[in-house]
Amino acid sequence: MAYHWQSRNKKSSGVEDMVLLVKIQESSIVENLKKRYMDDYIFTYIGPVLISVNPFKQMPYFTDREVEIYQGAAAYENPPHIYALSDDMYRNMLIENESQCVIISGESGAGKTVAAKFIMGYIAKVSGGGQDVQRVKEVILESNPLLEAFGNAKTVRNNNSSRFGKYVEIQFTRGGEPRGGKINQFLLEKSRVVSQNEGERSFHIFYQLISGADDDMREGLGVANVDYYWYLNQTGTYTVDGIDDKKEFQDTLHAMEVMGIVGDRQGDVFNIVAGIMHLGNISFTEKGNYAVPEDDGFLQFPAYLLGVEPAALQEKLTGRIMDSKWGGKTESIRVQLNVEQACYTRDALSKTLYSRLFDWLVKMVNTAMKKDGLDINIGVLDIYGFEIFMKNGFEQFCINFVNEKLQQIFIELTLKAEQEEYVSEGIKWTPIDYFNNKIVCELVESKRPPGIMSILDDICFQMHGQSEGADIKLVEKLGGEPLPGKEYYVGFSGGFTIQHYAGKVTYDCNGFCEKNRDVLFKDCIELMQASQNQFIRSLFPDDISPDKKTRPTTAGSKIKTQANDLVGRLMKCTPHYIRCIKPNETKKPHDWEEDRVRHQVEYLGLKENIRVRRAGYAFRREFAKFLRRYALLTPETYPRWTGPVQDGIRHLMMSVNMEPDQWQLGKTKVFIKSPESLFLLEELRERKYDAYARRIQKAWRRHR
Ligand code: AOV
Ligand code: MG
Repeated sequence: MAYHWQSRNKKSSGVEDMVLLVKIQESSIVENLKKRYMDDYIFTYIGPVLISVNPFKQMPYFTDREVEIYQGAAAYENPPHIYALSDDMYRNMLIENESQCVIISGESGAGKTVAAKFIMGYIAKVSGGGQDVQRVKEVILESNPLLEAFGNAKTVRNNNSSRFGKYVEIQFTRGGEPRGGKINQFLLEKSRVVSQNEGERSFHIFYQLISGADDDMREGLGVANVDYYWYLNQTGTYTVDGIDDKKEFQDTLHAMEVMGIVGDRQGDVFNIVAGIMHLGNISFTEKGNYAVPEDDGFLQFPAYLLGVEPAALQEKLTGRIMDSKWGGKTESIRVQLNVEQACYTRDALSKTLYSRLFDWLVKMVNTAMKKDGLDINIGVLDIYGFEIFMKNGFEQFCINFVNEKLQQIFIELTLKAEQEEYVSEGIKWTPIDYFNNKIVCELVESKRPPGIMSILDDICFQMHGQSEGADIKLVEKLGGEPLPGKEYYVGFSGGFTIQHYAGKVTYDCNGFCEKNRDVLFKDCIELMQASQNQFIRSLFPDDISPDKKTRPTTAGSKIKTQANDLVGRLMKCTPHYIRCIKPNETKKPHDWEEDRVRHQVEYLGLKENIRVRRAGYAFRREFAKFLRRYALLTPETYPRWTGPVQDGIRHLMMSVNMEPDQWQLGKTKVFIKSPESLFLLEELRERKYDAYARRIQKAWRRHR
């Protein structure tokens, strides 16, 4: 099929804005998306919301030409595109002087990260600026390969799956030049460092280092074949379709340079990456009930890389100093660990090293693009998508909870707010029913009555760090509690099922308490604080003095706080939405799995979205602003209408013969039903204003 990408009223496929669908039912939505997808149109609108279906192939319409076409153009001039949405955000920010954000949602592998990159790329292209600005842009764009190397991995769902969430804010001057930025990072799935599910890999960086390191590096870091490392060989998956680890290693190195991570600092980073790989190879065996290294030789290399003595490493991995109270006196005694505990300690150290390294990288990116005193920004949210695996653990529980929160924002802002506005404006319309997932959020995060996370925290504290039996106790306790939203919860021995907005997920509670507590024992912190390596010491600024008695933060409460902070941040901006859809599980182009798409269309609430949009009104504007814009359509209103503003609008609508069912006056705003009616007004206005038409179109975008 040929592309007529340039202008409107050329060949198209299906309906571009599904507000205009003849029948609003799920099957018509799916049908329309399919038709467009098969004709290689991956973008479709529902009013201002952009639907994007993953094409699993490079589409030809992301060139400079498209950047040109979409700049300052009105939505109806061109086919739906992520550039149109990006442009809208950018202009909106400039014209209204308000921060904007785009919430990209969709399940794992649906195309969120790719979408986020298109947006950043577009904004970098259209915003001007001198050398300083170019530098900021480079940092923003290069943060992607850097953080993906360390934060993405192959999962069953996605070959390049984000295992962390990020909210990237690009900060602008009033003139629209990007001058700074900030990345907020959400809980990295660090358990992946020590184990992965069948068919999955650890973070890309490990494989990149192994296949890309030069001879010096190989020797210095003890880089062997990938299957030599226990942390990497458990699944037998080493390569990924479409990923060239060797080449990407070069990209990672380049990105590090852009962030100012060069020379020794770069060496420090890979020291840790390799150190972790080698740590994993320390295995233990039982000797009189206690763990001892199976082979002392395996202590040498990790100890060397981490800047500690092999004996010290062994001591800290196989024993723990416990404080015990005896008649008012505190005594420290060394407790020997069994094999299981020693492995746990080794893994905890590896995970902590990795996640602190990741935090440091994010900090470096932030330092590289830091700029104070800028108050308008465009925020791009790209998190890990909703996911269901054969076996779902604490990580999935957290990831799916964050997705549940995002769905909640969408509901609050598009479905609920829109309906509430009709009510407050006194506009006549029929309410639309929709499923509000607030109750499922409550089930997870409520404090009173306690939801799952609160109960999990309680169990973790009651057990005083003892992990045996804690998970079983958790399941028991959950079963006996009057959980909020209990109808979305089913418990069984060993776990529970939650009916999420996007489907039922069964969680295996094994490891929940341990992962929630997320402790690295004091001993290991001490060990790292005593490292010869200054960089490693700097990653462990922890205060471990014995009299510190604060209740430690759990992983669950951390993600809860982060998710709610994020909601607060997003609510301060003018929101835009991209709903990504994954058309198949095969990751192949033109493969359409009808049932999967239908399911997503259902849970994303697209039907309700269209209904609310349509039963309602496509366009709304405050009286005065509206009249000002269209004043020149009649001589009585131009240059100034002297009577009450509502009368002016009525006069205007009558003189252009606007159908009475096409518009209503609310209490403060004019509501216009269909986009066509608005186009009519715009065209009339344009005709009057021919000479300035181009400029006006640009400004028009803010009305959407
Ligand atoms: P995700 O971010 O939504 O999943 P990605 O953005 O990583 O998903 O997309 C998954 C893969 O699909 C990419 O690596 C590309 O191969 C392909 N893809 C997605 N969008 C496009 C596009 N517009 N054009 C071409 N290929 C595309 V996760 O991070 O797993 O939730 O945690
Ligand atoms: Mg992603």
